[in-house]
Amino acid sequence: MDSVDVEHCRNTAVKLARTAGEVIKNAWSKKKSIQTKLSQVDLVTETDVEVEKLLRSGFKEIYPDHRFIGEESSSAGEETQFSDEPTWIIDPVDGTMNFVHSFPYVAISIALTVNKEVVVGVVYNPILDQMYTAVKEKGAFLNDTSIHVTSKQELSDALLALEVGSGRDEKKMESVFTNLKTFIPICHGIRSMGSAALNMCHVASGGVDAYFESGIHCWDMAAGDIIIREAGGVVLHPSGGPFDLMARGVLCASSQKLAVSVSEKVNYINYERD
Ligand code: LIP
Repeated sequence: MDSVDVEHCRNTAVKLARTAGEVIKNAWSKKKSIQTKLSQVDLVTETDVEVEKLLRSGFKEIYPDHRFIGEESSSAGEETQFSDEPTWIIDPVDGTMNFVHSFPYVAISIALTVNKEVVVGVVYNPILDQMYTAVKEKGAFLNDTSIHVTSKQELSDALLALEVGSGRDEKKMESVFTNLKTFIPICHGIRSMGSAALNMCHVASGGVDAYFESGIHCWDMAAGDIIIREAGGVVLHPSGGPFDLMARGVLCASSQKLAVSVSEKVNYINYERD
């Protein structure tokens, strides 16, 4: 990590996220060209592809030696190669379903890993102009304001976020319904933003107290991981074990006690690793 200037990387990511945000805003009210991926509700638009290309070439120009993992390149068949080398992990439009419906919760999610640890995270919602950033050991911010998780410890007064996700198979549906049945009666309320990155940023900034989802990918949760940890929160695997970027699931919360309470009750699915 000695050779990586993390502040410079954060500034570059913020700049590129703003440029990418303009592409999303320009496409916002126009007719979108939509294709499906692994299911009828797993969508990709030409904007997802355009933004990923823009980010990829932008980072390549400035950091030619850095590696790259992107949602749309992976969907197009590129193998995920996660190594100790500096690696940009990117979701060009997190919340593609929201984008398609012009529901204003979409984000560009950008993370930099070094030695497999996330050291920079940037999540930008261009529609609401909300820029979440974090650099290792430097805190987490929403625009220029420092953010912190809540101090919630108890499930009984916690607001939880969860997602239905982009699969509709029986196992997934059963898991979602089981979780709704388990958590609705014992917490304050349930929310679903349609974007893993933004759910995580809302835990970091205190809007919700915990969030879990299984079936998502490293690009959905990499930036959120450091933003929550730098905001004082806890990021685990839904089993309650250590967070693993490639393990397709996340459970994050404002406190260790709350994270453990959720992990003891949550129903999650183990998906094939990224
Ligand atoms: C989405 C996630 C969301 C999840 C969806 C999907 P995308 O990412 O952020 O939390 O429930 O299944 O994976 O596909 O919009 O980048």
